[in-house]
Amino acid sequence: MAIKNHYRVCNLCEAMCGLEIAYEGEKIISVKGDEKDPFSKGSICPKGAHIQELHESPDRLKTPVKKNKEGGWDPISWEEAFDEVGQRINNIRKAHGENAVGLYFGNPTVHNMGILFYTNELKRILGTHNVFTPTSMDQLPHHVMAYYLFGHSLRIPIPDIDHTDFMILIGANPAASNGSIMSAAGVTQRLKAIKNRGGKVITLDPRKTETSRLASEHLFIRPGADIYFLIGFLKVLITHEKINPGRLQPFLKGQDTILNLVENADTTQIASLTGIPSSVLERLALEYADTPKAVLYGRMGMSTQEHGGLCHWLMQSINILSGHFDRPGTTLFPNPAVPLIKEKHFKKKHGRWHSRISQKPEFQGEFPVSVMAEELQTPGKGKIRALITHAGNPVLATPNGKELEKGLQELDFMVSIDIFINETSAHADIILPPASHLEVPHYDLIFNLFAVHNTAKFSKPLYPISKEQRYDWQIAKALLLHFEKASPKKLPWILKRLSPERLLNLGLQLGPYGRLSHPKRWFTGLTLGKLKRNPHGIALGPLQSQIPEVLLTKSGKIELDHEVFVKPFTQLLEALPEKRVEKVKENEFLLIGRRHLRSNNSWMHNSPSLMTGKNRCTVMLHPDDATRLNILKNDTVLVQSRTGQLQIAAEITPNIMPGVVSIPHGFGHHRKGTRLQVASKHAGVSLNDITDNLRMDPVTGNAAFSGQPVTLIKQTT
Ligand SMILES: Nc1nc2c(c(=O)[nH]1)N[C@H]1C(S)=C(S)[C@@H](COP(=O)(O)OP(=O)(O)OC[C@H]3O[C@@H](n4cnc5c(=O)[nH]c(N)nc54)[C@H](O)[C@@H]3O)O[C@H]1N2
Ligand SMILES: Nc1nc2c(c(=O)[nH]1)N[C@H]1C(S)=C(S)[C@@H](COP(=O)(O)OP(=O)(O)OC[C@H]3O[C@@H](n4cnc5c(=O)[nH]c(N)nc54)[C@H](O)[C@@H]3O)O[C@H]1N2
Ligand code: SF4
Ligand SMILES: [Mo]
Repeated sequence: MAIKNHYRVCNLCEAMCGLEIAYEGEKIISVKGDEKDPFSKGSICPKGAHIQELHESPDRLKTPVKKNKEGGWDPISWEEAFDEVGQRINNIRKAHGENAVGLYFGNPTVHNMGILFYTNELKRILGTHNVFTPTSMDQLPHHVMAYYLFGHSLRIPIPDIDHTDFMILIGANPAASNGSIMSAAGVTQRLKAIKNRGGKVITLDPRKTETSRLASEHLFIRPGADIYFLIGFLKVLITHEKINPGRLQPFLKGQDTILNLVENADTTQIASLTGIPSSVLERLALEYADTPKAVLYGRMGMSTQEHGGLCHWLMQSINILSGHFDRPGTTLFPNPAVPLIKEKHFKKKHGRWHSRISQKPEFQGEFPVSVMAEELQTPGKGKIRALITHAGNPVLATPNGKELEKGLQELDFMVSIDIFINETSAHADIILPPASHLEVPHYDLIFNLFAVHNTAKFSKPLYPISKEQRYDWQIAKALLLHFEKASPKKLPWILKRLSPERLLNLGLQLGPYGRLSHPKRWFTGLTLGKLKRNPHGIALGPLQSQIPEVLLTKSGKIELDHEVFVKPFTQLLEALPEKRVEKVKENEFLLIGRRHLRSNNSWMHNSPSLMTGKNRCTVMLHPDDATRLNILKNDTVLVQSRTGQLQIAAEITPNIMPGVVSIPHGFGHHRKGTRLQVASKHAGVSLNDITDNLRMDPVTGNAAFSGQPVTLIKQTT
């Protein structure tokens, strides 16, 4: 049999690398970066290079399984599985109401074209308010900022990394994460290119990360203190008369409110709160102000903290007010080939209803994931009694995940749509496994919305699925056809009739580059056929200025002064003069997380090639702290918090700020009932056994992982 090449986009993370897969029949020979991909230009990371291990994993489920009385799993047919799930869920809804069914959509759902056409329908037809996703322990502040400033939660400005000369990254580690809410395959090369063209890359991070090591300058910042840094930054710009929104001036609403608040703020305390000297802050702010192509970018570390919402609001306001916005080299809105923003007007999507127990407002139809455990555990009407998880692992992913785990044990019924029996799906009554990553047709609907260059690429399946297998979307659709029998709401005919590929074709043709978008494009415009004929992908041009056309706010302007931000910000500024770094006991630390290039949240620890090398599940601490506590390398340390404790090996490194400790999330694969042969050999401990569900950003409801207090105790054996 001849060796052939297959080209596709890797959908494991947000970077969208093109892959060149050499295969011979069923056998994958090699996976390399596709040099001809116009977006990724040959870049790849170890996860993409071993993507076939997911497909080939002996642990991967291929047919539905049902838990038996002994706790083992019996294979069942798809029809039996769909009937049973349909009936059980419909009965629970009938007996206990719509909110008795909970939904959890995990991270890979946004990396899967097929699923995306059906998730909204699952929410709508089931009619439940108990909808949860990782958004509220991740990028929620980006969405809340975008919703109020620009009128739509997906209207998120993206740093123009390829043309900027000065980039400050706050709480982001693209050298490990490969870029997030900034899809930028080959991101380390793109960062190095900034330096090569004479520009600067600055990182603000409590850890001197892989990205910080390739930056021009790294600054340690105390976890959770970013808001103070940003206040100081804006104050410098005001004092030095660097406020100049330029062309955007007529499109701004409420700028004086922010400027007055910050101008009058007493900022004497700021350096002591952040750990960054005032002179350094001033130097950075002025260099940013005086560099026309400069940009502030904040990510996970600036989002999952107590002031995540205010940080994103203030940071984008600074980009806007200083003229670093909607211009090449600053921050811009992408123009994807399939526009997901269909609204023509602003729609209320915040606070329309509240969670049952702690009264948290919904945003975009979701509650903060931090309240999921209490909604599973607290008796009464509206308690979640049945749960559907789709591509998620909340037991390891959510703050205080072990409480959620207890909640799962109380469920009357649970179904998981997942390829593995992992820490979450092990609790299900039925698992419905979809096709693997090499068997699906794919187009990145979401991440082209956050990409640093406009491109379009369609991936055909490498392997067809067998008669016994189903795609994720077929599973969702089959369930919906059962659920709609007991719901007044029906699945739209278009979703009943058309496959995701045909829906995609429509989206492409109607989109801004599409054949149906303009009579002139009838012969040349985008269609699915055209993408199929260009398997490496098609470049659609760099990001460009789009204001005011893209604004969807009521006023048609960028609305900077929404009460949701201004009120808590005013209170924060009032308290600022008295704010001090709290004195802590000598074994108390502030906890932060950590990502590793060879991990992907909780679920790629089962790929053998990714698990080579030394133990990654360690607690990092600074040598001064280690000496004080008499902790040596590899000593077992007990880390305690309000919610729990764990034992973990110490890793001593000057790359972490004194007083701060770092533990990666996504480990803890020792739990019973899973079927993850490789991961269970590298079990580690789950960071989320000690994170605190009560630590939440009050503005957005996002989980506040960063800066949680913990105590360290050396274990003696
Ligand atoms: N290899 C790999 N890639 C991934 C993932 C993965 O698990 N592994 N996950 C994917 C997902 S789901 C996401 S959301 C993205 C995330 O993408 P990123 O946001 O780039 O990833 P993180 O590594 O979490 O970076 C957060 C950084 O913030 C720092 N930090 C923590 N607390 C604070 C703070 O209070 N202030 C400041 N300034 N910094 C702080 C941390 O030390 C860390 O370096 O990565 C994606 N890509
Ligand atoms: N402490 C702490 N906790 C965190 C974070 C942190 O930085 N610190 N990061 C948070 C972030 S940013 C995120 S996004 C979440 C992730 O939270 P989750 O999405 O809940 O967890 P994952 O580990 O990504 O689990 C993904 C699941 O999807 C399955 N899967 C993979 N591909 C497919 C597919 O194509 N179809 C189906 N049906 N299933 C599939 C995998 O087998 C796995 O079970 O974790 C969050 N938790
Ligand atoms: S960086 Fe992300 S998209 Fe690229 S190969 Fe790695 S996992 Fe895949
Ligand atoms: Mo995420």
